[in-house]
Amino acid sequence: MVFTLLQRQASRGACLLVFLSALSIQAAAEVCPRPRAGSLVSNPAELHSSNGRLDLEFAFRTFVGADGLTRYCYMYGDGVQSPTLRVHPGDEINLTLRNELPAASAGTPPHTHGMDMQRGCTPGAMNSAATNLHFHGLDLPPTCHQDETLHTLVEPSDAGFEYRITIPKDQPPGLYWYHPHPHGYSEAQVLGGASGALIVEGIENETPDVAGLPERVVILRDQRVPGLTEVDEDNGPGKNISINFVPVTNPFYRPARIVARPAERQFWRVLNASADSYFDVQIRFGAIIQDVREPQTLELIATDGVAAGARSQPSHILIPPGARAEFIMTTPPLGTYAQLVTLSYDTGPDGEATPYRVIANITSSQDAAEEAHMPAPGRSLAAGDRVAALGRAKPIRQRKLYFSEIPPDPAHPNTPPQYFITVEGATPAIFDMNFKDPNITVRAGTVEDWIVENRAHEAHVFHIHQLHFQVMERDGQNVNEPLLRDTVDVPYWDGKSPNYPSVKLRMDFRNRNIVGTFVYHCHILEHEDGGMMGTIQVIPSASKK
Ligand SMILES: [Cu+2]
Repeated sequence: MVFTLLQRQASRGACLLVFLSALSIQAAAEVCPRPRAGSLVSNPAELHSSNGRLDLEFAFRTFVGADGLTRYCYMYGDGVQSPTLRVHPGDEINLTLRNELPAASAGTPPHTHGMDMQRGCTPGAMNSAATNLHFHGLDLPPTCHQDETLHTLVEPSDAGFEYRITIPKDQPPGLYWYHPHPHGYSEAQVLGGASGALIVEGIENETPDVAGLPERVVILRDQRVPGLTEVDEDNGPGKNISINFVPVTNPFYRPARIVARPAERQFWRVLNASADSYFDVQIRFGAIIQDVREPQTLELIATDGVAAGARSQPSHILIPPGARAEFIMTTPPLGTYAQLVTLSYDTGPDGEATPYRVIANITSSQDAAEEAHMPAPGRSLAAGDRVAALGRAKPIRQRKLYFSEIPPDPAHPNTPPQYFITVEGATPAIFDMNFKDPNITVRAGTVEDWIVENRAHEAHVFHIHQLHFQVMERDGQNVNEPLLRDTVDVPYWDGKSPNYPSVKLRMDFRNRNIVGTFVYHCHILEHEDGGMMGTIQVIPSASKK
């Protein structure tokens, strides 16, 4: 089988795609192909908008690998898997999603809704063959054919389903992503690898420090450990992980390979596209390969697509599932060993094991292939203005929400717990697709403060669609982070402390284009599928624009 590799030009022209080379691979008929452990990490293939448009078609496919695990992928053309979509503010994306999964076996009536436009916009029976797309982090209206996941279900068909979105002109430039969001089946599809990056260009205008730097797009994913049950994963190795699809797997955890020019500042754009796994990333140096343990300082540029309001220099960055971190790192000088690692993260007694692992060995070489470079800055924009503005905005009210779980019945220890996210005062209930009233109603144009508590013995991750928030407090202590996020970790409750772990979030509903009903949920997708999701309706502002 012959397929085409796409790669970005080092100098970014207006081109859409660049034909690089053709390779022949031996393993014919493998759908959603994956590199071997220990492979070289390269940037994902890319598709660029041109003249304000990006038109593309994805085939959504599945495959059961030799390890018995189910893969899912978005295939573009004959051989490009989950490319990074690169667009500018104001650009239109016209994405046709063709669901090529085998139709669900039993009990699924054919999906006929009359008008072709409405296909997929009214929910049919939920089943494992249905899918949809969520554009995580983008400020898009929650309407069908844009960024709507409650009612949009794309069934297997030849015709395909059209997503037509316009990147808002004021969308912060940075790293976003796309992934499926069919309630009940999101975890399986994302574990299988269905995800990709979406970059809104122009971050060098807000943070000129990144202009001209070599750029690396890093997508971290997770997958089940073959042969292990969920319970065994929780108590043992957790999930396997991968970097740009290069697997790092139990029990040997052979690291992937990154080769870079020596002592070079690089701009890394890291997406945690895991279904369930936390990454606490760190870069370490060492004089000998057996002792690579000296943490390096990272310059944090942006979280969840938004440039930071103030620069920080952490030695590691926690990236919960769904979140992104963009930072400047320095590659090792010649003769120094270096590793990209993930530190262990304590998800609590009921959480999944998240051990320390080396993700990749980083080797310096004068002969390393040169990465594509970030462009020079254009018009200069002050980074952080939008962070400061939200911090100063006056919240019109405060709400409290909390994560909680009902553990499995001891008589049936292998049944999953029940997962809830509840507005204080309401009765905990798992998410119901046929809900009548939203859990929360807010008015566009306003700002609210939400306290999100974790009353469970495992860590959870709060995410809301269509907007960002600012973390004002953790555990009642002012942090006033100079960052915006769309996804935030909420640590577990130890069962003893008088107060539950909490975050206080300044929720930004000022965008008057974001009206309608959408969701907030735990971004550990096992929990979201299990019911840890609620609905919010944003009603139009009383005043005219
Ligand atoms: Cu959770």
